[in-house]
Amino acid sequence: MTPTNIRINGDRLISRLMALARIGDTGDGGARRLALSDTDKLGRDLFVSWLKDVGLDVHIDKIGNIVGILPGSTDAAPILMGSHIDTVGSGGKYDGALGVLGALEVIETIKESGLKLPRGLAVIAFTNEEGARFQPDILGSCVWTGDMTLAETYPITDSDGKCVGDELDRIGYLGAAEPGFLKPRAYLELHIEQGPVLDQEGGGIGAVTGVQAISWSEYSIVGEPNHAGTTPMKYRRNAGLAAARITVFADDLTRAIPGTVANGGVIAFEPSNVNVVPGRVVMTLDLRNPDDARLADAEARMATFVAALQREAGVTIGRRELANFPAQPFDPTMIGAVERAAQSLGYPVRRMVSGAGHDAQMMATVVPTAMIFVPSVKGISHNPAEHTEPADIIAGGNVLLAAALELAHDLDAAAGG
Ligand code: HGY
Ligand code: MN
Ligand code: MN
Repeated sequence: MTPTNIRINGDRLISRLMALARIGDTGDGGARRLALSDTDKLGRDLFVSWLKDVGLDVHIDKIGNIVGILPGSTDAAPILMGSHIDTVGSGGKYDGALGVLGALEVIETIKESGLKLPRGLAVIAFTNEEGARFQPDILGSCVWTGDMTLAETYPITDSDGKCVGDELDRIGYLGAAEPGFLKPRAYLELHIEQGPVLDQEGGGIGAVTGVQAISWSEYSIVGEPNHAGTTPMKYRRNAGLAAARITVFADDLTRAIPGTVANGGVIAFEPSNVNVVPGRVVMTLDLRNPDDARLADAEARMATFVAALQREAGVTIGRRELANFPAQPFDPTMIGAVERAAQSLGYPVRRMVSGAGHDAQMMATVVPTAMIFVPSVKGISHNPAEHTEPADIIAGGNVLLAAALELAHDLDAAAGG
């Protein structure tokens, strides 16, 4: 029977979250630890030092994923928990960090309790979950699960032409372990919701049923730089106007196709001068929908629009796919374990789909997986103002602990044995 009186050390978890947030501190409450940057290295170093303090077996794999393992009393497949510690450019304190440090806290709590579990427990910090510097996102879990190869990922470059392989080596995290070397029974990820639902509908725990489909594109639009005063409108080949029309069309799609969300997160003009018609624009487009067919419909409509826009605007538009992941449901028994864990602790719990992408969406392709959400105040995330109340952080950590305990005692589980 799973002991129900064990609880995490909430103060320790929160103080580690704050310590990690001080790395890459942006001075406005947020943090900037872009994947494989110097601040990401410092965050990694701090996390590895905590893994060693707790006495775990530490492994770095060939894509820089960091794994800490607490062996179990049998050789049954372990329970893996984790997330990421890289951030977007103007990130908050909790996105990803809560899942990694929550997992470490669960493992340390179990170790301190002296409880010997039949299954081991492991924590993983995946490389480049955000995709802010190197695309696609969830790169470390794509390699871990075999969805991408090292040969595909090492050459990926950032906007300065620096590549993944060189940057991994530069920061000292080009590890020796094979990605996916650990074959877990299950994967659990604790994460902030990053949206307003829990915060505005009574709080509590989210038992995440899956992740919506995601499509990231980069458009390179080439027109003709020209004088903004002398060039008659009908002679202009305005790459900037074409970019604006793509952005507006994407926004129209969110009303035309239910469930669609769209974002133009990057737009770079060349030249970028008040009195020059932009000759070249590089922009990104993030389209998402919980339904694969609807996302495909949005992508198809955008492709038709872009083809017509080239002719109308007299520009050429090249498209590069940056990321494309189908909607990913989570394992029903795992979702049930999250619900049971929350209910055993007296927390309200509700099922919900994740609007954000997560490493869990890749892990779900190879092992029974589920996520635990805790509220984001005002639904804000990818923003220095990102905040989750301490009580909710601790609640999430205890739900992760209770779910991990149930799974670690479940030796009859078919998956993983
Ligand atoms: O973009 C996302 O949904 C995630 O935060 N990487
Ligand atoms: Mn995240
Ligand atoms: Mn994120």
